[in-house]
Amino acid sequence: MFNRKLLVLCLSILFLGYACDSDRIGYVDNFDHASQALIDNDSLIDFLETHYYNDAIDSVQPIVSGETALINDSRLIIQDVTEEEVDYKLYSFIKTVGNPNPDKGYPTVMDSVLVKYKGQYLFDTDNLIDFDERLVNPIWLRLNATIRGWTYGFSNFKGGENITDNGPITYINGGKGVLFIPSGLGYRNFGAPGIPGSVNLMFYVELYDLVQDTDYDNDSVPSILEDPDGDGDPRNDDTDGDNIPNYSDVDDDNDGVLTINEGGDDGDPTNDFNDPDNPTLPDYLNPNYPNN
Ligand SMILES: [Ca+2]
Ligand SMILES: [Ca+2]
Ligand SMILES: [Ca+2]
Ligand SMILES: [Ca+2]
Repeated sequence: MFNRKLLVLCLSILFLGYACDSDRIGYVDNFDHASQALIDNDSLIDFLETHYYNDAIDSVQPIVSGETALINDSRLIIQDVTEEEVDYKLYSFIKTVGNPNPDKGYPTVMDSVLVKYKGQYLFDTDNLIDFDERLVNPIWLRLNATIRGWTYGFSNFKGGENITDNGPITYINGGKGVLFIPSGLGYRNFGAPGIPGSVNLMFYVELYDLVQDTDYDNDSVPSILEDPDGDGDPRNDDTDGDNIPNYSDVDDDNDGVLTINEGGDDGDPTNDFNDPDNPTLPDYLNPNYPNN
Protein backbone atom coordinates (compact mmCIF):
# COMPACT_ATOMS: atom_id res chain seq x y z
CA MET A 1 0.00 0.00 0.00
CA PHE A 2 2.79 2.38 0.95
CA ASN A 3 4.62 1.83 -2.34
CA ARG A 4 1.44 2.31 -4.29
CA LYS A 5 0.85 5.66 -2.62
CA LEU A 6 4.36 6.67 -3.58
CA LEU A 7 3.78 5.54 -7.13
CA VAL A 8 0.66 7.67 -7.31
CA LEU A 9 2.67 10.56 -5.93
CA CYS A 10 5.25 10.07 -8.67
CA LEU A 11 2.56 10.13 -11.31
CA SER A 12 1.21 13.33 -9.85
CA ILE A 13 4.40 15.21 -10.59
CA LEU A 14 5.16 13.84 -14.01
CA PHE A 15 4.36 16.65 -16.28
CA LEU A 16 7.88 18.02 -16.45
CA GLY A 17 9.50 14.64 -16.84
CA TYR A 18 10.16 14.11 -13.18
CA ALA A 19 11.69 10.77 -12.21
CA CYS A 20 10.89 9.54 -8.76
CA ASP A 21 13.37 8.24 -6.19
CA SER A 22 10.67 6.08 -4.70
CA ASP A 23 10.76 3.87 -7.80
CA ARG A 24 13.71 2.27 -6.06
CA ILE A 25 12.77 -0.99 -4.43
CA GLY A 26 12.70 -0.70 -0.68
CA TYR A 27 12.58 3.09 -0.68
CA VAL A 28 11.48 4.61 2.62
CA ASP A 29 10.53 8.28 2.83
CA ASN A 30 12.26 9.67 5.92
CA PHE A 31 11.89 13.31 4.92
CA ASP A 32 10.06 15.52 7.43
CA HIS A 33 7.39 16.93 5.13
CA ALA A 34 5.42 18.52 7.98
CA SER A 35 8.36 20.63 9.10
CA GLN A 36 9.15 21.60 5.52
CA ALA A 37 5.53 22.68 5.06
CA LEU A 38 5.88 25.15 7.95
CA ILE A 39 9.15 26.53 6.58
CA ASP A 40 7.61 26.88 3.12
CA ASN A 41 4.55 28.66 4.39
CA ASP A 42 6.68 31.19 6.30
CA SER A 43 8.65 31.85 3.11
CA LEU A 44 5.52 32.20 0.99
CA ILE A 45 3.91 34.62 3.46
CA ASP A 46 7.11 36.64 3.52
CA PHE A 47 7.01 36.80 -0.27
CA LEU A 48 3.32 37.70 -0.38
CA GLU A 49 3.88 40.47 2.20
CA THR A 50 6.67 42.05 0.18
CA HIS A 51 5.28 41.74 -3.36
CA TYR A 52 2.24 43.01 -5.22
CA TYR A 53 0.51 42.31 -8.51
CA ASN A 54 1.18 45.02 -11.06
CA ASP A 55 -1.99 44.99 -13.17
CA ALA A 56 -0.52 47.24 -15.84
CA ILE A 57 2.13 44.70 -16.80
CA ASP A 58 0.52 41.54 -15.34
CA SER A 59 3.52 40.81 -13.20
CA VAL A 60 4.36 40.14 -9.57
CA GLN A 61 6.76 42.83 -8.43
CA PRO A 62 8.51 43.89 -5.19
CA ILE A 63 6.65 46.61 -3.28
CA VAL A 64 8.44 49.95 -3.70
CA SER A 65 6.00 52.66 -2.67
CA GLY A 66 2.99 51.46 -0.75
CA GLU A 67 1.36 49.16 -3.28
CA THR A 68 -1.09 46.64 -1.80
CA ALA A 69 0.77 43.51 -0.79
CA LEU A 70 -0.48 40.29 -2.33
CA ILE A 71 -1.29 38.93 1.13
CA ASN A 72 -3.72 41.85 1.58
CA ASP A 73 -5.10 41.81 -1.96
CA SER A 74 -8.75 40.73 -1.98
CA ARG A 75 -8.06 38.74 -5.15
CA LEU A 76 -5.83 36.27 -3.27
CA ILE A 77 -7.48 32.95 -2.38
CA ILE A 78 -5.99 30.74 0.33
CA GLN A 79 -6.82 27.03 0.20
CA ASP A 80 -6.15 24.41 2.85
CA VAL A 81 -4.88 21.26 1.18
CA THR A 82 -3.96 18.01 2.95
CA GLU A 83 -1.64 15.74 1.03
CA GLU A 84 0.02 12.60 2.37
CA GLU A 85 -1.38 13.57 5.80
CA VAL A 86 0.44 16.91 5.82
CA ASP A 87 -1.45 20.22 5.86
CA TYR A 88 -0.50 22.87 3.33
CA LYS A 89 -1.67 26.33 2.36
CA LEU A 90 -1.97 27.04 -1.35
CA TYR A 91 -2.20 30.65 -2.53
CA SER A 92 -3.95 31.59 -5.78
CA PHE A 93 -4.13 35.13 -7.09
CA ILE A 94 -7.15 35.58 -9.34
CA LYS A 95 -6.65 38.33 -11.91
CA THR A 96 -9.71 37.13 -13.84
CA VAL A 97 -11.84 34.08 -13.09
CA GLY A 98 -12.59 33.57 -16.77
CA ASN A 99 -15.71 34.18 -18.83
CA PRO A 100 -16.34 30.92 -20.63
CA ASN A 101 -18.70 30.43 -23.52
CA PRO A 102 -20.22 27.93 -23.11
CA ASP A 103 -19.85 27.96 -19.33
CA LYS A 104 -18.34 24.62 -18.29
CA GLY A 105 -17.84 25.73 -14.69
CA TYR A 106 -14.70 25.17 -12.70
CA PRO A 107 -12.50 22.14 -13.44
CA THR A 108 -12.54 19.29 -10.95
CA VAL A 109 -9.28 17.79 -9.73
CA MET A 110 -9.72 15.06 -12.33
CA ASP A 111 -10.45 17.17 -15.40
CA SER A 112 -8.27 17.83 -18.42
CA VAL A 113 -7.48 21.50 -18.99
CA LEU A 114 -6.09 23.65 -21.80
CA VAL A 115 -3.57 26.05 -20.30
CA LYS A 116 -0.68 28.42 -20.78
CA TYR A 117 1.83 28.92 -18.00
CA LYS A 118 5.17 30.24 -16.90
CA GLY A 119 6.91 28.64 -13.95
CA GLN A 120 9.48 30.11 -11.61
CA TYR A 121 10.89 28.87 -8.33
CA LEU A 122 11.63 31.07 -5.36
CA PHE A 123 15.34 30.79 -4.71
CA ASP A 124 14.80 33.24 -1.89
CA THR A 125 12.42 36.14 -1.28
CA ASP A 126 14.20 38.35 -3.79
CA ASN A 127 15.19 35.86 -6.44
CA LEU A 128 12.87 34.14 -8.89
CA ILE A 129 14.38 31.63 -11.28
CA ASP A 130 12.58 30.69 -14.52
CA PHE A 131 12.38 26.97 -15.15
CA ASP A 132 9.63 26.31 -17.65
CA GLU A 133 7.04 28.08 -19.73
CA ARG A 134 4.36 27.47 -22.28
CA LEU A 135 3.19 30.90 -23.32
CA VAL A 136 2.58 30.70 -27.08
CA ASN A 137 0.44 27.67 -27.81
CA PRO A 138 -1.73 26.34 -25.00
CA ILE A 139 -1.31 22.70 -23.97
CA TRP A 140 -3.79 20.09 -22.74
CA LEU A 141 -2.87 18.60 -19.37
CA ARG A 142 -4.60 16.28 -16.93
CA LEU A 143 -4.89 18.01 -13.57
CA ASN A 144 -4.58 14.64 -11.89
CA ALA A 145 -1.18 14.16 -13.55
CA THR A 146 0.37 17.48 -12.63
CA ILE A 147 1.91 18.78 -9.43
CA ARG A 148 -0.75 18.96 -6.74
CA GLY A 149 -0.51 22.74 -6.51
CA TRP A 150 -1.92 22.82 -10.03
CA THR A 151 -4.49 20.15 -9.33
CA TYR A 152 -6.09 22.31 -6.67
CA GLY A 153 -5.05 25.79 -7.84
CA PHE A 154 -6.77 25.53 -11.21
CA SER A 155 -10.09 24.82 -9.49
CA ASN A 156 -10.27 28.59 -8.87
CA PHE A 157 -10.47 29.44 -12.56
CA LYS A 158 -12.87 28.95 -15.43
CA GLY A 159 -12.06 28.72 -19.11
CA GLY A 160 -12.61 31.21 -21.93
CA GLU A 161 -14.13 31.24 -25.38
CA ASN A 162 -12.77 29.49 -28.45
CA ILE A 163 -12.74 32.00 -31.32
CA THR A 164 -10.58 29.93 -33.66
CA ASP A 165 -11.41 30.73 -37.26
CA ASN A 166 -9.35 28.76 -39.79
CA GLY A 167 -6.16 29.89 -38.08
CA PRO A 168 -4.26 28.79 -35.00
CA ILE A 169 -6.34 27.74 -32.00
CA THR A 170 -7.32 31.00 -30.33
CA TYR A 171 -9.11 31.65 -27.07
CA ILE A 172 -10.21 34.84 -25.34
CA ASN A 173 -11.53 35.68 -21.86
CA GLY A 174 -9.82 32.78 -20.11
CA GLY A 175 -9.12 32.60 -16.41
CA LYS A 176 -5.85 34.25 -15.49
CA GLY A 177 -3.76 34.50 -12.35
CA VAL A 178 -0.79 33.34 -10.35
CA LEU A 179 -0.32 30.23 -8.21
CA PHE A 180 2.03 30.32 -5.22
CA ILE A 181 2.80 26.71 -4.37
CA PRO A 182 4.64 25.26 -1.36
CA SER A 183 7.27 22.70 -2.29
CA GLY A 184 5.20 19.90 -0.78
CA LEU A 185 2.54 20.53 -3.44
CA GLY A 186 5.22 21.02 -6.09
CA TYR A 187 8.38 18.99 -6.64
CA ARG A 188 8.73 18.21 -2.95
CA ASN A 189 12.14 17.48 -1.49
CA PHE A 190 13.33 15.73 -4.66
CA GLY A 191 13.19 18.64 -7.06
CA ALA A 192 13.16 18.03 -10.79
CA PRO A 193 15.54 18.68 -13.69
CA GLY A 194 16.56 22.32 -13.29
CA ILE A 195 14.63 22.69 -10.03
CA PRO A 196 16.20 22.16 -6.60
CA GLY A 197 14.38 20.19 -3.92
CA SER A 198 12.20 21.97 -1.36
CA VAL A 199 11.68 25.20 -3.28
CA ASN A 200 8.41 27.10 -3.48
CA LEU A 201 6.98 27.71 -6.92
CA MET A 202 5.24 30.58 -8.65
CA PHE A 203 3.23 29.96 -11.81
CA TYR A 204 1.59 32.56 -14.03
CA VAL A 205 -1.35 30.62 -15.42
CA GLU A 206 -4.14 31.01 -17.93
CA LEU A 207 -7.02 28.55 -18.31
CA TYR A 208 -8.73 28.44 -21.70
CA ASP A 209 -10.80 25.30 -21.77
CA LEU A 210 -11.57 22.08 -19.96
CA VAL A 211 -13.17 18.73 -20.61
CA GLN A 212 -16.27 18.45 -18.48
CA ASP A 213 -16.69 15.09 -16.77
CA THR A 214 -13.29 13.91 -17.96
CA ASP A 215 -13.35 10.11 -18.15
CA TYR A 216 -9.77 8.78 -18.33
CA ASP A 217 -10.69 5.14 -18.80
CA ASN A 218 -13.72 5.76 -21.04
CA ASP A 219 -15.91 3.46 -18.95
CA SER A 220 -18.84 5.92 -18.87
CA VAL A 221 -18.19 6.92 -15.25
CA PRO A 222 -16.61 10.41 -15.02
CA SER A 223 -13.24 10.20 -13.26
CA ILE A 224 -14.34 12.55 -10.49
CA LEU A 225 -17.14 10.10 -9.65
CA GLU A 226 -14.81 7.10 -9.44
CA ASP A 227 -14.44 7.92 -5.77
CA PRO A 228 -16.48 5.35 -3.81
CA ASP A 229 -15.15 6.49 -0.44
CA GLY A 230 -16.36 10.00 -1.24
CA ASP A 231 -13.29 11.85 0.05
CA GLY A 232 -12.93 13.88 -3.14
CA ASP A 233 -9.77 12.03 -4.15
CA PRO A 234 -10.22 9.26 -6.73
CA ARG A 235 -6.53 8.35 -6.51
CA ASN A 236 -7.12 6.29 -3.37
CA ASP A 237 -9.99 4.11 -4.61
CA ASP A 238 -9.32 0.61 -5.86
CA THR A 239 -12.46 -1.46 -5.41
CA ASP A 240 -11.05 -4.75 -6.70
CA GLY A 241 -7.61 -4.33 -5.16
CA ASP A 242 -5.70 -4.85 -8.39
CA ASN A 243 -3.48 -1.80 -7.83
CA ILE A 244 -5.22 0.04 -10.67
CA PRO A 245 -7.23 2.95 -9.26
CA ASN A 246 -10.87 2.87 -10.35
CA TYR A 247 -10.47 5.95 -12.54
CA SER A 248 -8.01 3.97 -14.70
CA ASP A 249 -9.71 0.58 -14.35
CA VAL A 250 -12.10 -0.50 -17.12
CA ASP A 251 -13.49 -3.35 -14.95
CA ASP A 252 -13.73 -1.76 -11.54
CA ASP A 253 -14.99 -4.83 -9.66
CA ASN A 254 -12.95 -7.34 -11.69
CA ASP A 255 -15.98 -9.52 -12.36
CA GLY A 256 -15.12 -9.97 -16.01
CA VAL A 257 -17.84 -7.59 -17.22
CA LEU A 258 -16.46 -4.23 -18.30
CA THR A 259 -17.83 -1.26 -16.36
CA ILE A 260 -19.04 0.27 -19.62
CA ASN A 261 -21.24 -2.82 -20.05
CA GLU A 262 -22.70 -2.60 -16.53
CA GLY A 263 -24.71 0.53 -17.31
CA GLY A 264 -28.06 -0.95 -18.29
CA ASP A 265 -30.33 0.64 -20.86
CA ASP A 266 -29.22 4.24 -20.32
CA GLY A 267 -25.51 3.34 -20.44
CA ASP A 268 -24.86 5.02 -17.07
CA PRO A 269 -23.22 2.53 -14.67
CA THR A 270 -23.77 4.77 -11.64
CA ASN A 271 -27.54 4.21 -11.39
CA ASP A 272 -27.84 0.42 -11.61
CA PHE A 273 -28.44 -1.47 -8.36
CA ASN A 274 -29.70 -4.93 -9.28
CA ASP A 275 -28.32 -7.20 -6.54
CA PRO A 276 -31.15 -7.79 -4.02
CA ASP A 277 -28.53 -8.86 -1.48
CA ASN A 278 -26.69 -5.55 -1.81
CA PRO A 279 -29.15 -2.92 -3.04
CA THR A 280 -26.97 0.13 -2.31
CA LEU A 281 -23.89 -1.08 -4.22
CA PRO A 282 -23.87 -0.21 -7.92
CA ASP A 283 -23.47 -3.22 -10.17
CA TYR A 284 -20.18 -2.00 -11.62
CA LEU A 285 -18.62 -2.03 -8.14
CA ASN A 286 -20.26 -5.31 -7.13
CA PRO A 287 -18.16 -8.39 -7.96
CA ASN A 288 -21.12 -10.65 -7.08
CA TYR A 289 -23.32 -9.16 -9.78
CA PRO A 290 -24.12 -10.19 -12.46
CA ASN A 291 -21.87 -13.25 -12.08
CA ASN A 292 -22.68 -14.45 -8.58
CA1 LIG B 1 -14.18 6.44 -15.79
CA1 LIG C 1 -11.39 8.55 -2.70
CA1 LIG D 1 -13.23 2.78 -13.93
CA1 LIG E 1 -17.30 -5.22 -13.85
